[in-house]
Amino acid sequence: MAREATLVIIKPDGLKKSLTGDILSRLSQAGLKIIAAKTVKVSESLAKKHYGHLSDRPFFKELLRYITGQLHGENRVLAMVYYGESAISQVRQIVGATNPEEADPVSVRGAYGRILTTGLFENVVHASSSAEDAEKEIKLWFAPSEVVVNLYPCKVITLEKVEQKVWA
Ligand code: DAT
Ligand code: MG
Repeated sequence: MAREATLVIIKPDGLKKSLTGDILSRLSQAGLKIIAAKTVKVSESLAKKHYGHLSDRPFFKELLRYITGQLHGENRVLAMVYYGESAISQVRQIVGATNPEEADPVSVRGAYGRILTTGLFENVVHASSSAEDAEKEIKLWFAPSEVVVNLYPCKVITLEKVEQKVWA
């Protein structure tokens, strides 16, 4: 298996419960490299693009409220790209199954996830589930300049009159 990249997001519940250190140390067991990382205020538009494939599911609205932080008063997630041998399956193994009740009890979701009374799985972390999803998700969350490995083909464009916030 070649080296591959996968998107990992510590969701608002993971941050609110101060689980970052524990999750990162569990992920470090996989021997992968972190090649991008940032905190993100998740907009409605980013949330809809990220979870677009689930738009017809009954829990979709609640899922958007979850990832945008409205369920936890925590409009912030930690987004990272992990890179290495079988990164996608290794990370999914550490993270555990989607349903926290079915997840291996020693996985992140098994240990810390829960099912809300609304039925939504509050499962602490996101991890890409295929190479195709990983590429789509990494391109959605990160610009090429934010990733220290050249993962996918890029092009150079010249922008005119772009407004950008800089330090005053
Ligand atoms: P995963 O995050 O394991 O890739 P997914 O992409 O199918 O799972 O779904 C995205 C999120 O939506 C998931 O992390 C939690 C929520 N979810 C998925 N299936 C659900 C279900 N049947 N009931 C409640 N929440 C669900
Ligand atoms: Mg998924």
